[in-house]
Amino acid sequence: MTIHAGHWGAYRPRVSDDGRLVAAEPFEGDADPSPLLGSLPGAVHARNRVLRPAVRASWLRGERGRRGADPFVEVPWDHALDLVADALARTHADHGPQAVLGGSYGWSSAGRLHHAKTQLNHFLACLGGYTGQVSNYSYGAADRLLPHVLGDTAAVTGQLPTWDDVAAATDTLLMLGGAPAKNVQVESGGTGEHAARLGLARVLDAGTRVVNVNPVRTDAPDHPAVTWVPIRPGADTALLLALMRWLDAHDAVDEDFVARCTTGDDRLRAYLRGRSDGVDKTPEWAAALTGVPAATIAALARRLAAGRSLVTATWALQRAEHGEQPYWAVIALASYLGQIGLPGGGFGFGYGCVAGVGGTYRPFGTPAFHPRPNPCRSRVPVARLADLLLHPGEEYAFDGATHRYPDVRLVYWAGGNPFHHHQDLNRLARAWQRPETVVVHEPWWTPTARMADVVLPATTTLERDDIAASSRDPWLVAMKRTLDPPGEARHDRAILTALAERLGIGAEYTVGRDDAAALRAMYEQARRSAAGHGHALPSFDAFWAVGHHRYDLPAPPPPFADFRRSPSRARLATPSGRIELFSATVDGFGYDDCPGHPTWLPPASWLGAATERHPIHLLSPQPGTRLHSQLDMGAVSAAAKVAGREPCVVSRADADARGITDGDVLRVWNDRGETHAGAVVSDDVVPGVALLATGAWYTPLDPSRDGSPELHGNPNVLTADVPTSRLAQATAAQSVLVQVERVTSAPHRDPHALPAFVDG
Ligand SMILES: Nc1nc2c(c(=O)[nH]1)N[C@H]1C(S)=C(S)[C@@H](COP(=O)(O)OP(=O)(O)OC[C@H]3O[C@@H](n4cnc5c(=O)[nH]c(N)nc54)[C@H](O)[C@@H]3O)O[C@H]1N2
Ligand SMILES: Nc1nc2c(c(=O)[nH]1)N[C@H]1C(S)=C(S)[C@@H](COP(=O)(O)OP(=O)(O)OC[C@H]3O[C@@H](n4cnc5c(=O)[nH]c(N)nc54)[C@H](O)[C@@H]3O)O[C@H]1N2
Ligand SMILES: [Mo]
Repeated sequence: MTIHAGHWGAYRPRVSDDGRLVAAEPFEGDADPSPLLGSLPGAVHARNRVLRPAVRASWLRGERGRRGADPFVEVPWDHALDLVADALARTHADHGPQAVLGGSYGWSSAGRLHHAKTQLNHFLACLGGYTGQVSNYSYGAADRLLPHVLGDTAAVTGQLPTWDDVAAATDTLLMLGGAPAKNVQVESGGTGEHAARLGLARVLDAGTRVVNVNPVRTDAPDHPAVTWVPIRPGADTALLLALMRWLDAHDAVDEDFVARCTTGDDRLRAYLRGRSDGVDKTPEWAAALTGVPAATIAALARRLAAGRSLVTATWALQRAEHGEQPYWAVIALASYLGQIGLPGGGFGFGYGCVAGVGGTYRPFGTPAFHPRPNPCRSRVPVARLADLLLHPGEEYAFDGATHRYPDVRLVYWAGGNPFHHHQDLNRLARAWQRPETVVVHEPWWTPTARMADVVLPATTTLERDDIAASSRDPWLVAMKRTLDPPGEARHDRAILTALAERLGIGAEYTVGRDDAAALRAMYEQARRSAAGHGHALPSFDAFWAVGHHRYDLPAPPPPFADFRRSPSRARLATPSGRIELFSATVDGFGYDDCPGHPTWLPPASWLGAATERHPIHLLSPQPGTRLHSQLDMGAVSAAAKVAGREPCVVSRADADARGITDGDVLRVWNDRGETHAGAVVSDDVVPGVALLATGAWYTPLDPSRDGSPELHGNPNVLTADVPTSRLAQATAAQSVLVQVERVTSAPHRDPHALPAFVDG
């Protein structure tokens, strides 16, 4: 029986006699397979697959035209490849490698060889370089903050306290943002098993009390041991500071841990007590900001100090204005509780975000394709995409340094969907008109493909051989070619090989390996790495024949266990070697949007700043029915649409005040844009908060006009393109105020329609 895998898990593809995928049946090694498998047949055989190379008609004629509005001309592969090779060569010759934006952020597909973004980065590095992108949308604020506080990013990317340790040892699990079951369906690179939901269930069965601090009730299990603490979005830092202040006022701080393992508490303590700013951070102070009653805050602090406690936060908390602060405050609170390094104690980020968090991290043996390093030093934080296109040559601050945006003339994207992922899409749509050339590889006619000059049809994973692996999952899974590519679609690696040959870098790009040889080489490298850690992987042929391999890994020690025992021997990679509750480095940057210790900085957009015009805080969570924009054509996503649009959850109070009932069409708008969604009225969200998941395909009513209404419920026409701070320059997508109203009629259009084509 054949086997395959995606970011959503491993499965057994079932194929009809005429070569179509009819079902993706769960892999028998997965105890909790994702329902998203039900969307695969509809997605892989969707009408909107890109079948042939296509070129924007006006660009082909040498005219500017308008990206997103002009029709396309289908051309033969050779012609398309010549056009792209010429544009790359010309851009390099006239403007240098930094004029090519090739960071190409995005999840691409699972499978470690045919990872489109990585292959593109490798290709452009062989060509002489490109402007890259640094950090990510997922945890960009943490990515820059944590090295200053902890010495590295392992609290997000490495081993965290395991579900088993939590079940065995933890009395109170304080989860800021809960642990959404909808999110743990996926893991970047693919998972063999889904262990997170079951892990949390074991924790609850073992008697651990879970506190879900969240504007949304439903993102934690419905279980008697779970308490919902509703909170205003963006206010967690105030809550955390008040919890610390309560511990301080009640002699409940573990002063020994703080003295041995941290630095800078004098500065933090003076701030908590109001000595440095005149504001005592009491539970009463936080109650007014958070909406959490002071007595609830005090009781929570008492509970946390009374037993073994683990404090967690979802990544969403730091995708907000000043998103660095709640993370720093979580670390400070856990330091005050003094249980960092003990089983089931301390803190961790990302439970409930992706499948593998809470499992055993594997620091070796993951097959991966290693791209050649980018010889060009030009790189820009991912979330500054529109700024970079709009403001070439302008200076910006980033993590203590000053940089300048390069002058980008050619944008090359493979494996990402910026018209899904970026904020303020109307602004991006304007910025996107500026470069001379935009090249996109895509399996589907996504909004980003429609905004390109040259669209090259890419295969999906089911149409090629690959290996799925993630360092957070114990499985390696063979992804066996199951289907023939539709139309003239080619693998990204084949497209780039053809371009490399035209540009005289064929040998550098392929290193003389075809796909089969490259896959084998990748596996052999992982096998050597695993052997170095005492783990024997089967030969490639044996692995491929069986189709999967499960690593048997010993239970890991709690993170920071050595450090806790001996902070001077097991120093952290911070300047002090300890946890920095005050960072002289960060303080020295002089950023008022990210001072030297965890600080309450009121956001510009939150309920505390709501106006009559924009009274609702819009959260844009990850969609439970797809992966970002991927699989939106599938059955699972389609079944969840309301009135043919993305569902928007509004609180009962806000719905009643506006005469909104289930199934209404809603107009959600602010000064940046407008989108149409389907109403779902709920008792499980805080009044004043609405939810519109990401991933509905950006469908402007009139793509030839700036800021035309978006018809399908894409929240990114509303979000603000502002950074978390100058420290991280990360996305602040969760900080946005809107108005929501019912409309009686609204235009509709198929978001997955093909673009217009004309003859060449
Ligand atoms: N408002 C708001 N916006 C957000 C977020 C939020 O919370 N709120 N979250 C952000 C986060 S955390 C993330 S990670 C981003 C995600 O943003 P992206 O990663 O850009 O989103 P995807 O839809 O996964 O885009 C992947 C693209 O790759 C294409 N693709 C798949 N397989 C292949 C292949 O083999 N070859 C090629 N060439 N292409 C392929 C898919 O069709 C798809 O268009 O969104 C961010 N945007
Ligand atoms: N099915 C599915 N799963 C996914 C993805 C997907 O597209 N589909 N995307 C994946 C990716 S790329 C990423 S980065 C992760 C992201 O994972 P997360 O960042 O965890 O995702 P979200 O769904 O945005 O938010 C998680 C929870 O945080 C809560 N929250 C939001 N703002 C606040 C706040 O201010 N305070 C508090 N206390 N809680 C808040 C939300 O209500 C929600 O319950 O998800 C991954 N998992
Ligand atoms: Mo993400």
